Amino acid sequence: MTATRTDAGARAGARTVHGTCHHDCPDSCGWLVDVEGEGDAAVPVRLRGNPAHPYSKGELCPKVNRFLDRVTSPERITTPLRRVGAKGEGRFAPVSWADALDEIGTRFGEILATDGPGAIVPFTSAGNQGLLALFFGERLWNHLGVARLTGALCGLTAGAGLAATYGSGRGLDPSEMRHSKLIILWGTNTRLTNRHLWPSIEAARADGAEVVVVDPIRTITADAADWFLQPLPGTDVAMMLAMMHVLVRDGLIDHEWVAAHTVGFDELAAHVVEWTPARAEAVTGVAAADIERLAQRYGTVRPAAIRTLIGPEHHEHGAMFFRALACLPALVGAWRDRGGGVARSVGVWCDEAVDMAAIARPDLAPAGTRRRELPMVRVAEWLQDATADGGPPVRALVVVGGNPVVTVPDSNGIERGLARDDLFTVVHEQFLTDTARWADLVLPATMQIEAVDVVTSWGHLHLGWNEPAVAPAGQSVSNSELHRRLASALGCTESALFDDDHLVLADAITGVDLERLRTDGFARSPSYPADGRPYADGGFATASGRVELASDALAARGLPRLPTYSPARESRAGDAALAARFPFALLTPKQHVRFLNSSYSHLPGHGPLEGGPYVEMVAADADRLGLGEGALVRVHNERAEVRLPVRVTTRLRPGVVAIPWGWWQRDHGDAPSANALTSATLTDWGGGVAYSDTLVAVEPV
Ligand SMILES: Nc1nc2c(c(=O)[nH]1)N[C@H]1C(S)=C(S)[C@@H](COP(=O)(O)OP(=O)(O)OC[C@H]3O[C@@H](n4cnc5c(=O)[nH]c(N)nc54)[C@H](O)[C@@H]3O)O[C@H]1N2
Ligand SMILES: Nc1nc2c(c(=O)[nH]1)N[C@H]1C(S)=C(S)[C@@H](COP(=O)(O)OP(=O)(O)OC[C@H]3O[C@@H](n4cnc5c(=O)[nH]c(N)nc54)[C@H](O)[C@@H]3O)O[C@H]1N2
Ligand code: SF4
Ligand SMILES: [Mo]
Repeated sequence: MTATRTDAGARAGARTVHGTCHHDCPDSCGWLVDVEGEGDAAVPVRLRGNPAHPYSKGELCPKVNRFLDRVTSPERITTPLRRVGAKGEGRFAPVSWADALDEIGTRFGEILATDGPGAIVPFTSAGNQGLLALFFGERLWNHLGVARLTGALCGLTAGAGLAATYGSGRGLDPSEMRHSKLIILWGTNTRLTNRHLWPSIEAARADGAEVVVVDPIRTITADAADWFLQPLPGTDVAMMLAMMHVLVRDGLIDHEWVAAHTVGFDELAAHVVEWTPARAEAVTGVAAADIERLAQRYGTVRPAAIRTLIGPEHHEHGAMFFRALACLPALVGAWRDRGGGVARSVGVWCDEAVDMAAIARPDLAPAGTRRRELPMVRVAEWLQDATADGGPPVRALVVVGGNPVVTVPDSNGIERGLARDDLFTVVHEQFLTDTARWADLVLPATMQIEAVDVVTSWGHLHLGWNEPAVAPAGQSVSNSELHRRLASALGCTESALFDDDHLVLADAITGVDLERLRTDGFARSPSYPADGRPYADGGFATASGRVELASDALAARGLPRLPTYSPARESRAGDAALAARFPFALLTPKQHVRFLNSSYSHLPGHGPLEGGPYVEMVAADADRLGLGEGALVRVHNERAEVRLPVRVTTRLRPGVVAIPWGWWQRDHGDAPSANALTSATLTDWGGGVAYSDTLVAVEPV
């Protein structure tokens, strides 16, 4: 069996190898790489979408259409590099792998002897969300018992919010919205961030579905919707409570379903009496009449789907957003219908085909030890030794697949931490990112077309095989090979740390036929119910087995029992004194079609075509400040100051400004990234971070 074939669409003389996009993107597209030459001489000549892929159907995106430019970029790192200048200066000299590994062995040995394993922190982010890329390294870290990051930049808060109501993150497969008649895209920018879902939405619409977008920004998705509602950031729960108010008041509750599958309805009904649409209008800025209409539509149109993804979790009450949202379909019995319910990540369904423990091997941890836990989103704090846990100062940091200087709040604090002379920083990367620039050692990472892996999707139900099409460039190694080399540098003898990639995948892929996955390039996880209705007959994973409209479990943790609106502390409603000094709410959205988080802005076919960083505000705000298009401003708060040109927009509400995000500091005169400004407040539960509860002032320079 082979994942290589001749393909009708291939270039003459080329063979075709199929793979799967590794980016942290819900679409996990299937691709085909046309290759000329054999073995080490093989070169990729073209990369295109795989027309046979059931979800992406042959299309990629403006980022990955140019993936081969990324692979062959002259800026790519292809040998290990050792720092020769001061920390952060970005001056490096090539070294051999042997020397780099020797140095790591010595430094880690010293740190383990003097400060213990808790002083070593691996920071693995989702730059490559392949199973081996993300989880194989955990074997080594478990074996050594080093510190472990808790929480996440993305996803855990949303999942934890849904789980508070349903018991797990299981929800509607978004492709099933093909069958819906009402589709509410609530805080997700589908056409930008999840573009291969859009055809299902268009197909439903051609059959009469109405598409509603709820977002504080009039995004390109809002532009394409039938109806757009624009709440102030972080206020949606008030709108949901008012919808519940209308549903109860107007007799639109599915009492039979509620009685059979929920707990706490009477309590919730009493709780929402005071949440009139007028009250919600005062909080959200959305007209009461619009909230009435949305509730009426939601209570009467069948099937009704709500699609949401990540954006709204980046608030102090981010988990509460998802917990409250999950109550809506239960009230109207939307789960009865094919195409009804809430669709968020389907990662849980996909992952049911995989034995994660077979990859990460938690059993390799030394008996009786507990790994030190540090919050992922608080890098700046623990790198600067402001840890509250009484553990040792962090002495070694290993960054794999992430660029925290650009992607995590308090960029300036992270850089102060990375500047510490007594910190040993190793970064495994493809490019000299703003983070890699601070490293003591940079180790070269492969690209997806150079290493085997399996990618599980969080936007559809297909696992994707990734066959290497060409040999690793230069001396680059995959994430799994990196950890095998680290294990050997550290003198480890546990054989599982050296397992071969194919062996690991064979052990871990339990729910689909591995050979079929490999030959076809994709396989559907079988766990999703065949009739498309995951909760038609209840079966929730909560303690009560029902939808918890009222939650004892949350109350026991000191969290609100019922869906509850509270303003963020850093918001105009939450802190009037702070808002008097910093009157604008700042959003830092994904907005550039050629970017994937911070992964493309530095490349010639991407960043320059998006212009450059700017801050958007509406004309009324710009006029009041005497600012014209292009005027240079200081955007600042207590954390930082960023200088940017103004772009006058009609996409925002007055009082809200936006800095589309993803740019590197290096490319903009070392101007701090947008995340120098953003709030590092933890989310209510789930361990995420409130990027989008940030107040700033804007002034002409
Ligand atoms: N082109 C492109 N695609 C991507 C990415 C990328 O960088 N570029 N990143 C990938 C990643 S890592 C992820 S997690 C996904 C994210 O996918 P999405 O969740 O769809 O995208 P976001 O832009 O994070 O957030 C969606 C929307 O939430 C809105 N939002 C913010 N606060 C609130 C709020 O309080 N209420 C409401 N109703 N809406 C709010 C934002 O304005 C934004 O338009 O996209 C993935 N796809
Ligand atoms: N202000 C603001 N901040 C945000 C967000 C926002 O909307 N606004 N979104 C947040 C979200 S949702 C997310 S998911 C995070 C993303 O934050 P990060 O996970 O840090 O994502 P990237 O910036 O894309 O960095 C991924 C890095 O991995 C590298 N890489 C790619 N493939 C491989 C590989 O196979 N091996 C190795 N070793 N490296 C590889 C890439 O070159 C890239 O530099 O950002 C978050 N930060
Ligand atoms: S980044 Fe997303 S949309 Fe683009 S090819 Fe990869 S999975 Fe598909
Ligand atoms: Mo993300």
